[in-house]
Amino acid sequence: MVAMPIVWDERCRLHEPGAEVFVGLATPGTEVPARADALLAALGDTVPAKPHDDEVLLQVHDRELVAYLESAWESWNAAGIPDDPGQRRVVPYVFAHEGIRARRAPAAQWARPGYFAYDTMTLIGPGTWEAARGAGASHAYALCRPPGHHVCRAAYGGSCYLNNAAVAAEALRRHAGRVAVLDVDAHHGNGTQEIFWDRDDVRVASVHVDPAEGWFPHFLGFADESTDSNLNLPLRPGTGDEGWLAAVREAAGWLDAEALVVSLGVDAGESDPESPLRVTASGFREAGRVVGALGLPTVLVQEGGYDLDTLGPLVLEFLSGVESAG
Ligand code: SP5
Ligand code: ZN
Repeated sequence: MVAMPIVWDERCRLHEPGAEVFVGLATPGTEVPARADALLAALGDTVPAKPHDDEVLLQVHDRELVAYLESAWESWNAAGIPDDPGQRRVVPYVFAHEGIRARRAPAAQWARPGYFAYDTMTLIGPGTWEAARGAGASHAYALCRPPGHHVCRAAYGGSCYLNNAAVAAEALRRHAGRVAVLDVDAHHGNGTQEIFWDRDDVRVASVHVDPAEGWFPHFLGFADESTDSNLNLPLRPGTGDEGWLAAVREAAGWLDAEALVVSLGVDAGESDPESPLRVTASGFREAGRVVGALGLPTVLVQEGGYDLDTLGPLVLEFLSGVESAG
């Protein structure tokens, strides 16, 4: 068990669209409510989340995206798409690709998701909005699902709906002049990068599997996207503790902030089915120590991690590492 508060909101269970569409097939979802149960079992007692104001949310997301997500299920369900209610979930079929220069959201329900979603994996069911909004908690460790770091200012995807880490960083900015986000999820935090791209008061560093090797988010996360306030450290598939920790140390040394948000995905773990990185339990503990040694006020926000047997224990290792350095 750890001493820091484990912040949790029951509504985070409600998001369960029941499938994701991958290469045209409806497949079982990977970002499932059982992930929350696995984390709760490993981490013990929780404290209730206090929702952030809409004002903070609207600093990081377009009003049009937030309004869409809030009513997407009700409108879709009322339109009866498809006829079979058992198969009903909000899924895009046509996308507002940059190349077609779309200028407005379409009115037709069946066309709307493709204006706001950038993939077919991130479906919306009856409880998605409540869960995504419930995940926007602050202080210490936030047991959030659905996760958030793939959500851009105006588009959702990557099993994520609202960018919880970006909301936390924006909220911390009210108390600290310079905030940093350290993203150790196995996938590049493309949403967080995009939201803070033009900001020098929020630095963003991401350690992740090289998108050039075929891994989500495919289009972003390359080393040459690095700027004075953005650092990408892509790693080769198969990278284990040594290479991963070297990157985490480099990122931690670069942050230069007064408060920190950690996008804590543990899908870099060696047994995770969604990434080829091979980080061990002791690697996660050591990374936690590196973060704790920074001595900054820190909010750790749950992102990915899909092996239900190791998800909870690996997060516990990381949080224990943070506290051991404190
Ligand atoms: C938060 C986070 O870790 N998002 C990662 C999303 C990447 N998912 C990529 C999924 C690729 C296909 N997986 C096949 C699963 C079939 N259901
Ligand atoms: Zn991930």
